[in-house]
Amino acid sequence: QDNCLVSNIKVMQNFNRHRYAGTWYAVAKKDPVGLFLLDNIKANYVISEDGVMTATAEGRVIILNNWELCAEMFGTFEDTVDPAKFKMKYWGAAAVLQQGLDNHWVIDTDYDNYAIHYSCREQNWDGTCLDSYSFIFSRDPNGLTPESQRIVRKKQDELCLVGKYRRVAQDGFCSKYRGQY
Ligand code: AZE
Repeated sequence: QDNCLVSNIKVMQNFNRHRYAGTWYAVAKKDPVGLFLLDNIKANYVISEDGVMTATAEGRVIILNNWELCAEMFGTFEDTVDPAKFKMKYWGAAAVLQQGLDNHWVIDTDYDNYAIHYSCREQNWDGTCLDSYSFIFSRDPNGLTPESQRIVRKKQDELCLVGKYRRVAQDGFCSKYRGQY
């Protein structure tokens, strides 16, 4: 990427929320500033009959310095003029979890294997991103195919985030927690 302006970031063309719906596992992520989901991150997107998108997400977090739990999160999406760009209002099932309003952009997806999510929370004076987070999602918790990995790598470059991602473990930590609270 030659300029890294947020306004120049290309998102998914003709984004189809119905095909995007269902379960996605995070296989890699780029963290924002502050508290964030650590690993075992799974998102489930639902489209209602009237086309409104909502989602639930879970992931391991450590809050209050050393309290480890699986965060159960909810998100509602507000449409914008671009079908791949949403505003996401999110909150936790428990009040100790985080809440906020973030951008939620779908950068690229083939709907069946991989998806690249991106959110810029704050921009610099020059229009580049100061604080962003991004998820690489896979339909398969065990990871992406080599072909999907190639596409993801190219998109990470376009997002100016090459080398900023970490692998996200999916070791079942949150499934053993289910229904405990
Ligand atoms: C996302 C998938 C769609 C639904 C939601 C998502 C984001 C969730 C967070 C959660 C942060 C929680 C923290 C808890 C202590 C994009 C994964 C809601 C950003 C930090």
